Amino acid sequence: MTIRKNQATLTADEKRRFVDTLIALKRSGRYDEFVTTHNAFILGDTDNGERTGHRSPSFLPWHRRFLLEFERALQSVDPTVALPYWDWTVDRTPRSSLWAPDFLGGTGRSRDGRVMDGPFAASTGNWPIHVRVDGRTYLRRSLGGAVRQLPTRAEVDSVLAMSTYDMAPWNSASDGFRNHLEGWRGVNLHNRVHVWVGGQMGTGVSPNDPVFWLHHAFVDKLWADWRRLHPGSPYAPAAGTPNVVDLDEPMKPWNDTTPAALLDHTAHYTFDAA
Ligand SMILES: [Cu+2]
Repeated sequence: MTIRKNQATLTADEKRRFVDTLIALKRSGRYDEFVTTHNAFILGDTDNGERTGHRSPSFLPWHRRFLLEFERALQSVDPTVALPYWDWTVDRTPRSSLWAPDFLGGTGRSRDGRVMDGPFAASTGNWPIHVRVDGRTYLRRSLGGAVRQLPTRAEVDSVLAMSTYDMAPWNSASDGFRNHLEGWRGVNLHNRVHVWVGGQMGTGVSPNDPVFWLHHAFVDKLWADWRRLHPGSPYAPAAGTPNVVDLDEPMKPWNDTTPAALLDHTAHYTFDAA
């Protein structure tokens, strides 16, 4: 059984295996297929048209399935690897062990944002940025550069307290848990973390930075935490909503799963802590 652990608790050996597996997927070309898929949905999801991966109720089940596919790809290389999660309410500075050279490496240099240390620095030759929105082929970050503060635990708790999953118009203007967690409205949780990291993480090709997976694994855990806090609150909408993935509708690009089938994560993995 896959157990997703807080990244801060990983052993040196677990970090090394995770990093090595990422680099193996990168070398095989499979990693970049995930970046391409994510960018296609970012570009295609619109507030008044079809929307599946983002700015819509299926933001959470879509990313759950996307992470599951990625985790299965990692496990095809090393079956002991699971996706760790980054609790950015606790590990909230560039001095966190997350950004150390033995794990993800640190922030970018001021001149061009280029990450200079760690396994994903361009100088290693192991992490070319192929799927990109401009000419730059090196991993970039500016930790805390564009927005000063990561969300606090109190801000997370204020969003977890929202008992309605999502609301019409089912987009970036919605009230409710999903849009507040996604961040288009209110205190801004998920979107703000992308901006705080900066570099590719602030763009549609955000999975170019391996921290994408740790960020989304924590967003996914917050959805699980919310479900436990509100056992009577259903996924919405239930049916008949144009351009939006209803509870029992198949979800692109897989077309073989629905939000309903993804509500219970425990069929696939558990977390190290409640
Ligand atoms: Cu995201």
